[in-house]
Amino acid sequence: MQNRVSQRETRPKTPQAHAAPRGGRKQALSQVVELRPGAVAVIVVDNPPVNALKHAVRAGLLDAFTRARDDKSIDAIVLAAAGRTFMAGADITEFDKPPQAPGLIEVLDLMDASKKPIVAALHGTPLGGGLEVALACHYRVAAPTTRLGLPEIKLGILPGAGGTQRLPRLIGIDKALPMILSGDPISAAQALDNGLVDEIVEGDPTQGAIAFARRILAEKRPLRRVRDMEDKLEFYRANPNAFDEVVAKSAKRTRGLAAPAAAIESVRWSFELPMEEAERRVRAKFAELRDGDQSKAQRHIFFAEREAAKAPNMPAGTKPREINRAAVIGAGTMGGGIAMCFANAGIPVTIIETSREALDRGLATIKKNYQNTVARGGLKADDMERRLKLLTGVTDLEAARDADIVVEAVFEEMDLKKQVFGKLDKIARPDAVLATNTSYLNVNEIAKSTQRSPSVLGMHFFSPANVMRLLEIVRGADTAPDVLATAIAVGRKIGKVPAVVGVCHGFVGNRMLHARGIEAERMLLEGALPQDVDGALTEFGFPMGPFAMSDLAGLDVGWRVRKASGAKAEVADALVEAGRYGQKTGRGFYRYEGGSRSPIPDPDTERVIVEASVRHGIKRRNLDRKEIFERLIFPLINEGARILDEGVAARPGDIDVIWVYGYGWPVWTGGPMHYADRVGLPYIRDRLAEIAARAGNAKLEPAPLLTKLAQSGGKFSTYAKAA
Ligand code: T1G
Repeated sequence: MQNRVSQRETRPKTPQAHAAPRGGRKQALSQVVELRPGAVAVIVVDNPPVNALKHAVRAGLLDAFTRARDDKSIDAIVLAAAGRTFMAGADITEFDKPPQAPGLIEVLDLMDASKKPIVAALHGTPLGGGLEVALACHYRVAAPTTRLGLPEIKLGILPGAGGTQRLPRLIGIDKALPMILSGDPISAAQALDNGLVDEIVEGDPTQGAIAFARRILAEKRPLRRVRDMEDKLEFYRANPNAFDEVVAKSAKRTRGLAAPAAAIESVRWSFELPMEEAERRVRAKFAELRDGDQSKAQRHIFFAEREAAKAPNMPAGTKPREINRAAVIGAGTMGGGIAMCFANAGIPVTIIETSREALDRGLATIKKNYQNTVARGGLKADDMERRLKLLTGVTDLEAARDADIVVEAVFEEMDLKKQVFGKLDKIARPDAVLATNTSYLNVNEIAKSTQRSPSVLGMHFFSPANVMRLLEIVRGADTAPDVLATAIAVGRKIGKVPAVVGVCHGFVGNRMLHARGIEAERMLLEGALPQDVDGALTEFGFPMGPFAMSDLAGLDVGWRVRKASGAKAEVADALVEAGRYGQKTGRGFYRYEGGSRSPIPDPDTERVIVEASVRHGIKRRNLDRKEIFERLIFPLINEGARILDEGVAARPGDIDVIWVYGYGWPVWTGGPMHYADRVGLPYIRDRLAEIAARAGNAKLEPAPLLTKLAQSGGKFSTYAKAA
């Protein structure tokens, strides 16, 4: 039988009682029909790029399984997928449209009712609904590189097609719940170990599954219907408290999130209720989550993340350059972290410093970082060794000659950066990509210190560079398309979320952060305390507020910059001058005790703040949470509107991605621009006008784009579409 369930071909072909012809596409799909004594039909889903279970695929599957059931010449069925992966889940783009029958449940019910064994041939990333389909098969075989998971939680929903019921039955609640709550996939080896897959097959997984099917037919093995497996649940029926213990062990931070609680509840139903009843309730919960604001925001970020890596105005067919070797200039905190990113991705990297001492210090820090990860169990010792072998340290800039990409991470000083690029221009290969990790400076000016500005761009990493996912890729005025494409491809390869931005002071993220910082400081003078300001943001879902963040980064850094430029920050300057540099001195805006990173409100800081208010003749008053929150967030959104208007960010979603991945914006509110649309632009405009008037600060006036959209009933999201 040959069934291709695809978007091009929604009606599978008529079953045929002979082997597929050799050669061409048909052979590549391996649609083999076994003849008696064990006829094995193969159903192949083919819906590129990830075989999402869109309507046509579900309809095709229903049709294919019905015909396999009715065809007396077929004794067993293999379900496989063409292309790079077994089904990676439901089609997320369908969530905002009215549901179209058949639903996935209908397909799974039909599979459950099958009297012929169904074997899943897994490869790539069977995720979400894809894994749920595999769970409705009687057996599962997988290629060694397969990664299996239920990532729904990351989209603010829960597994809606039986995953919360079948996975606990197959592998036990203690193994299933952590997978459902983390959303992280497991390897084929782990899946074999916990019973999620029955066999790992080398070579073509479809062929492996056919061989497996023939074997179970020959052995007359019984059907293993996952929904009938009750033995792993009995323990929890007898000991319901044991479930709470598993929950306590598996639940991560779920503050403010609706999906984890719903997922826990759903898994509880697996042993408390008959499966039909549990499934009915799970479906209701699923629909509620899918239609809620949190999941909408998380889906927005899912697509915005993929969109942000696509630079506008890229000539069709632009190919990234090949990157086999990298160099990083500077072995400080940033340089070291960036070098680790390359080594982690298997790319050999040379770290270049001016002095042996600075180099050794940098290399020692890298080693220590890796050792800490090994000690925490996050990395195997031999993987650490492999990565360390990819890192070479030198004190001669000439070494940049071998690199396909050079990332400069020296001090944030224009003259120094220009000097480095001037030298690099003479050393680096003609086809090398030259990137600066500047976080504020003008990339065009840096590019002009070379004779090859088309090869220059910004790659702005966030600290700690080996951990933070965001990578702002700064496109200079002259940056060549293939240079940009290379930076994006490298970014993805080293596990970052690239967002392409234009040149301006501070680019997208830091420019908006600055807008937030100004009001944060002003509110201290007016009557708020650091814990009030930070509290307004942590309550919203940020991991920390601006003052805890300053303490972490070190107050002396900003102080030095302000001294050089003649700028002032009343409270922060006074704290630095009193020796309070932040966490590194145990005191900053907060106090820190016994090496802990938890901020403790400090009456000494309060005294410094009150004195500053007095100096400015400000009568302190009580600021409520709502005012604090709006004065922090609305100026930041306003700056985002300017950034959009100027074209520094191409789409509002790019800004959202930058804030979620670089600044801890809570993903379930979708980033600043998505959130602004939800709050309503007229309200934000009015509040900003009030804030600007009160502060006497024209910069806080509603930006022209915000005003225009508010007046016309528009939204940032629709503005992007019209542009
Ligand atoms: N639906 C629609 N489009 C999808 C999609 C999906 N599930 N997954 C990927 N795409 C698009 C993506 O937007 C991009 O489009 C292209 O495919 C390639 O993706 C019933 C409720 C599979 C690991 O959450 O994690 O099942 O930008 O660039 O790096 O309970 O995509 O090219 O136009 O990411 O190789 C659960 C989501 C759904 C998996 C591949 N499943 N996908 O990564 O490629 S909910 C997921 C991924 C569910 C059931 C429920 C990754 C990937 P474009 P890509 P990649």
